[in-house]
Amino acid sequence: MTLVIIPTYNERQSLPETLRRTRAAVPEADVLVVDDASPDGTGTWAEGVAGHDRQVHVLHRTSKDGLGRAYVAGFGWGLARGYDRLVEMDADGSHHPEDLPRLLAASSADVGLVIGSRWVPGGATENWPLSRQLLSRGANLYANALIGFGVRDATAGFRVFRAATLRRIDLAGVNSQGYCFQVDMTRRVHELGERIVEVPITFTERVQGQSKMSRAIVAEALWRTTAWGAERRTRQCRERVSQALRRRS
Ligand SMILES: Nc1nc2c(ncn2[C@@H]2O[C@H](COP(=O)(O)OP(=O)(O)OP(=O)(O)O)[C@@H](O)[C@H]2O)c(=O)[nH]1
Ligand SMILES: [Mg+2]
Repeated sequence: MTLVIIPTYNERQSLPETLRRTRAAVPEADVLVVDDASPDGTGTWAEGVAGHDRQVHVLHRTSKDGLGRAYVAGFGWGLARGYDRLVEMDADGSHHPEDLPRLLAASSADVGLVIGSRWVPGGATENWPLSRQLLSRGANLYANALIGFGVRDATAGFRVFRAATLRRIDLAGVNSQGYCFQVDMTRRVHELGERIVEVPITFTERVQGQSKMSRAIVAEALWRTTAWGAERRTRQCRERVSQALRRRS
């Protein structure tokens, strides 16, 4: 059983088409919209759909509290109901629901995480400003240099998690709020020693609504990634020292 989780904040213009395409692309999957009390009525609209489509559900939160927390709430909802695959997908049309069957096919029993990747051969971006491409490339280079997980698109938000993998992660301890949440989850799956597979996708710039990207989100990603890198180095040093001590004794 698959659950497609779509976080929304003011996506009244984009969500209808995304939802329609998702239901058509993967009719067997359930959908959970996680809405943060969008002032534009996205949550109320989704509630109306849920009223006549039993495969669509809505999780309402009381205020805008960041992408990371919206997903953690969605994961909790899905895990409690026994879904075995949990999908992350944006509402704004940047991720094409038609790619879902390919992503789900790559999500075999030995794969903890499938990432729809812009930066592997065959992956691409469409109408995305150069500044955003550079930011994404730079963030990935930086994260790889510090964390060393060898993932080309660790900031991507189109992904499939195996429920068993999510259950091994301390979700309550995940407190990255913005887009570095994606890096955080990638790092946690990597630390578990589980396989991460990247599947090429084309990412299209949103055509409607407003981006929630902000300086604060970039700053959070920068300081958290630096801290994770430092933490990893410290752990590696400690391991080396204890190995050396063991060899001596
Ligand atoms: N529930 C919830 N959803 C959010 C929040 N912030 C962003 N989202 C949703 O997360 C998805 C990605 O956000 P976007 O604003 O498109 O951010 P992005 O795709 O990284 O940036 P752009 O490329 O500029 O669009 C969209 O579906 C948003 O509506 C939030 O605080 N709460
Ligand atoms: Mg977007």
